[in-house]
Parts: sequence; C-alpha cells; structure tokens
Amino acid sequence: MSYTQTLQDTARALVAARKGILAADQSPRTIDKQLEAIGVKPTAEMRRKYRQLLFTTPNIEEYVTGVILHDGTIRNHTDDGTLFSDLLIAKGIIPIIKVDKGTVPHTNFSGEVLTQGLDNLRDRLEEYYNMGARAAKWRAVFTISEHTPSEQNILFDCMTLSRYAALCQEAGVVPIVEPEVLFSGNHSLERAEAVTTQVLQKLFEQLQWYKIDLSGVILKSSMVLAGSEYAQQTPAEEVAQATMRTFMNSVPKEVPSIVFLSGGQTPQRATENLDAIAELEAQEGGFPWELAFSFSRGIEQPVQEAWKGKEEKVEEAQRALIKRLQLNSMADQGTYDPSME
Ligand code: 5MM
Repeated sequence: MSYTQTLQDTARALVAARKGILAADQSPRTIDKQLEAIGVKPTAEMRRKYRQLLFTTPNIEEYVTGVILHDGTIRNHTDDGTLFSDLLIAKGIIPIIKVDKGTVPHTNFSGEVLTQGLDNLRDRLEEYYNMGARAAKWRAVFTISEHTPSEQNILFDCMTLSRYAALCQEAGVVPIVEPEVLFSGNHSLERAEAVTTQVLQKLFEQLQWYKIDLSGVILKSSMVLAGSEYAQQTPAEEVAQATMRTFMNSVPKEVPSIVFLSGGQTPQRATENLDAIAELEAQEGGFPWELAFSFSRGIEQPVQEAWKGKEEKVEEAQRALIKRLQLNSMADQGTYDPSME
C-alpha cells in the first residue's frame, strides 16, 4: 500500500456525509458465538467467508468510509488471494484496526473490567500502517450498577486510552477512542447520562493532559438511554436530547467527529435513535461535531440471519447489508422513517 493521509484528512474522510463506519472487528470468540447462533459451525474458514461476504458486497463504498478489522481479519484474503485490506482500499474504504486485546477483571473491583493491549503497540501500529490501516480502535467498557463504574476504573481506562491515542498519532494513525457505557442493566436515563458525562469528561481531561491532538481523534460513543432492563425504555427524541446534552457537557469542540456504537439495541432502534439525533441537529442548527454510525450488531445482525452460512444465500445477505446501510445513511441525514423497514 502506498497512500498516505494526515490525521485530520483521515478523520474527516471517515465521517463523510451520509456514510458511516462498519465495525466488523468481532474477536474470534464473539464472531464464533454469532456464527453458532445462526447454525454455522465456527471455524477460521467460515469467519473468512463471512468477512468476504461483507467486504465484497457491491456498492458498499457508497455507504461505508471505513471498516474496523480484527488482527486476524486484516491478514486474511478473499478466495482469489486479495488481502482484505487491499480490497477495501481499492474501493476507497479505509481499513481501521482494532488494537486493544480485550478486557480482564479489574482486581479488587468486583464487576468491573479493564482493557489491555498496550504491550508492543508501537511496533504493531507500524506494521498495521504498512498494511494500509490509517485509523485504529480501542474499546473500554463501563458497566452501570449501584456501585459501578468506580472512579478507579474510569481513570485507569481513560489513561490507557490516552497512551493508545498518543502511540496512534505518533504512527500517523487516527485513534478512535471508544469508552462504551453498556446498555445492559436496569439503570435510568438520568443515571446513564450522569455516568456517560463523568466518563467522557475524564477521558477528555486525560487526552488533553497527555497532549493528544484532539483534531486528529474520533470519539466512538454509546447513545445515552435507560438500561435494557429498565421498565421505561427511552423514546428516540429523549435519547437524542440526552445524548447531545451529554456531549455538549463533555466533548471539546476541537474533536472533529463522534460516531455511535449500537450497543445491543435492535438494528431498527439504533437507526431510529440515529435519525432522531440528526433531526435534533437540524432543529438546533448544527452541532460542533460531524456525527455518523459505527455499528456492528446494529448492521450485521440481519446479514447473518439472511446468510446462515449458505453459499446460495450470499447475495441475499449482501442485499440485507446494503438495505441496513441505506437506512442508516438516511438516518444520518434525518430522513429515515420506520415504514422503510
Ligand atoms: C464487533 O464488536 C467489537 C468488539 O468485539 P469483541 O467484544 O469481540 O472484542 C466492538 O468493539 C464494536 O466495534 C463496537 O462496540 C460496536 O459494536 P456494536 O455491536 O455495539 O454496534
């Protein structure tokens, strides 16, 4: 690969209007569970076939600016021997590499996890850059309960995200920082907003303290909504208001863009909430950041259900992918309607 871009160019390119980022970076453990759920025996070959189905979808580049890949996937090939990263670049899609190594229990803090993966990260980023990656992703995970997240958990993960961001920028790679506040739980909307605000304020305090260039960072965030087990589920308009209020209270304007994870919401609900955010943006006359989708389950669930590992269903699954991307593209502009489902 021989293309280069500045951090700011890459960050801008990743949130082009009407497009989003496909998060196809499930770890082998997660994708295997997803394959088993659709009746497919989980093997390295079926994981490869599934990613090939996604990345060879005709016209995917009309809706997708970047694809997040796991280490195993960026090294993988199509049937004709083309590296997945080269295939994406040829379509004008930026390969993004997930560089965290997942979570481990936070010793002395029951129910909490820390994200690991800083070992050898400088060398790994250099290798990924040479493979065409121009952005990376690191996900920290926060669980809301009566006693969590603890201040210690938030601080440690935000410091780690800052170190990751510094190494990325040094390597010419845009850090996508993903502090995911989990949707699962029985917390209220107010609690979700308070926790997300606390996490984001600490994150940006740490990023600035470690001298990260915020103009070359993308935030990947949860939407702010009551927990999945909470009796009163949050309507889309309230999700939009709470989410944007949270960002206004915590995300500096120098950050060029914010992308959303779907977090276990149904694909339709994630799209409806994205649409409500875009409608609010139009009413308010704009927000300081470009906003876009970066869903995994919210895009891929219908694709997996259509495919079920069957060769003869590949085209149908690709149509399901394009449909979900089109709906999210419309939601990104505030022109989605549930009747389009
Ligand atoms: C694809 O899921 C990513 C992480 O997977 P592992 O847990 O297997 O490491 C995840 O980081 C993803 O990129 C984002 O969180 C968005 O995923 P959802 O499904 O929430 O949109």
